[in-house]
Amino acid sequence: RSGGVVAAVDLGATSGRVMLGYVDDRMLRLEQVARFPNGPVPGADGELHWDFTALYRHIVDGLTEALRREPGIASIGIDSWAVDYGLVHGGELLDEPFHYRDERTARGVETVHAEAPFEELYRRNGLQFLPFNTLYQYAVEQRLADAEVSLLIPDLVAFLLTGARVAERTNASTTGLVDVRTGEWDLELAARLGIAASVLPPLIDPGTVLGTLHGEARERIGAPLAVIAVGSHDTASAVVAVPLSTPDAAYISCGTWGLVGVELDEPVVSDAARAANFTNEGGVDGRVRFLHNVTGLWLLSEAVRTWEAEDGAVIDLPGLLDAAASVSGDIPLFDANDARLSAPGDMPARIAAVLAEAGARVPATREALARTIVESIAQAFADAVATAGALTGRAIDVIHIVGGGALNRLLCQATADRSGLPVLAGPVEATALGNVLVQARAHGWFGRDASLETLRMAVAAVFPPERFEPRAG
Ligand code: LRH
Repeated sequence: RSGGVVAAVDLGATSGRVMLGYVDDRMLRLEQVARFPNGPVPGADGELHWDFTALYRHIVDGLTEALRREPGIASIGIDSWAVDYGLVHGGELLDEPFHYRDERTARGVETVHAEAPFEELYRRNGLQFLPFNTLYQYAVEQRLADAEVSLLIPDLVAFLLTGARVAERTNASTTGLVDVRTGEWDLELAARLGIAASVLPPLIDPGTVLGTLHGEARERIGAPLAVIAVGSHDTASAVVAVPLSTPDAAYISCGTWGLVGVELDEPVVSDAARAANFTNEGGVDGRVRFLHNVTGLWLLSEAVRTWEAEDGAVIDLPGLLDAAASVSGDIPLFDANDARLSAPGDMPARIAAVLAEAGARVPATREALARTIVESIAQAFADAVATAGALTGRAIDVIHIVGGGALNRLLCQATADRSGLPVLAGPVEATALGNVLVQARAHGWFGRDASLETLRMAVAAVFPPERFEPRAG
C-alpha cells in the first residue's frame, strides 16, 4: 500500500482546524473538516487563559465528523502553538492553561535570570529570549507542585485522547529546559529552577505511535484510531512542508507570528547569534530551526479586531489590503517587535503612540495604517533574513513564505522588495501538510526512511509556489 488518509489537528493562536489529508504517490490533498476560533480569554483579574475545554470539545467533534466522512482514517496527528502547557493531576487538567501573552511571565524572567543568566541559558538551551518561554512560566506557576505532570498543548490533547504522557521533542525544545546539544531534558537546570523532574514526561520523536483512542474519546469518535506524534510544534510541522528550492533558501512561516530563518544540521549558539536573538529550535529528523520570531499578522489581526469592535461589523480584509496597496507616498515604519505591541488591546492606538514617539507621521486612515503595518512586518522579515544569512555564512538567494501570510500578496511583494530577494509564496496550509506528511511517512507511504527532501519534493510538485520578484525601489 502506498497511500491513504490521515487526520490532522492543527491549533493556531487565532483558530484551530481538523483536516483530512489524502496521500499517495502522486497526490497530496487536504480537506478541511472543522474550523473553530481560538484566542486569549481574560479571567476575573485580567489574566489571560486559553479556553482549552472548548478547544478539546471542537477537536473531538471535528474528529468525529472526520471519521464519519472518511471511515478509512489511518491515524491522527496533533500540532499547536508552542510553549504553553496544562498541568495534570489524577488524569484531570488542573486549570485552563495560561496564554503566553499573559503578563505574569515578566516576573518569571527576573526569577530565572537571577539563578541562570540569559548568557548561560542560551549556551544550554539555544533559545532566543522570549518572555513566555515555558521555563519563565513555570517560575510563576503556583500549581506546578500540585501536578503529576505538565504537558504541552499538543501532548495534552494526545493525553486526553489516548492516555499517553509524553513530550514530543520539537515542541519540548521551546520550553527552555531541553539541552540544545543532546536533545534531552536539562535536569540540572530544572533542579536549579525548582522544577521537579517528575513533571517533565519522557521525550519522544515525531513518527512515534503514541497509542489509540481510549475511554470517552474512543466512544465519542467511534473507532480505536491511532495517534501518531508529528512535529507537534506548529512551526516544526510548517518547516517540514516548505518546498525549499535551493540549499541557501530562507523560510518564513507566517501566521500570528513570522518565524524567519533557515534549517541547519547543527545549532549555532555563538555570541553573535545570542545578541541577534536567534533561536535553535528542534526540527523533525533532528534538524535545527535556526530562526527569529517576528511579530507577524498579530499586528494586523488585532487592529482589525479593534476596528470591528468600533464598527460592530465584520471588516473585509482582502478589500482593506487592496486599498492599502494603493496608498502612495512615504510609508512610515515602526519596529514590529516593539514589546508594547505584544499584549492584546487597541492596536491602532498603540501603533500610533509608537510612531508618534519616534517622531514619525501617524497614518490618518485605516488603509494607510494597514499599509504601515504590512510594510513594517516586511522590513522586519527582510532584516531577519539578512541576519540569518550573516550568522550562518550563507548567501541567501530566495525566501519561501508559507502559512496564512502567503495569501497576503502585499506582504509577499513588500518582503521581496525590501530584501531584494525573490519570494516564493505557499503552501498556505504548510503546517497541516507537515503534520500529514510525517504521519504518512510513519505509515511507510513514502518509504519509512524518506528524507525531508523527499517529502518537500512532494509538496513542491502538488503546490507549486507563486513567485514575487523584487522591484527596484
Ligand atoms: C507559532 C508559534 C511560534 C512560537 C509561538 C508561541 O504559532 O508556535 O513558533 O514562538 O507560537
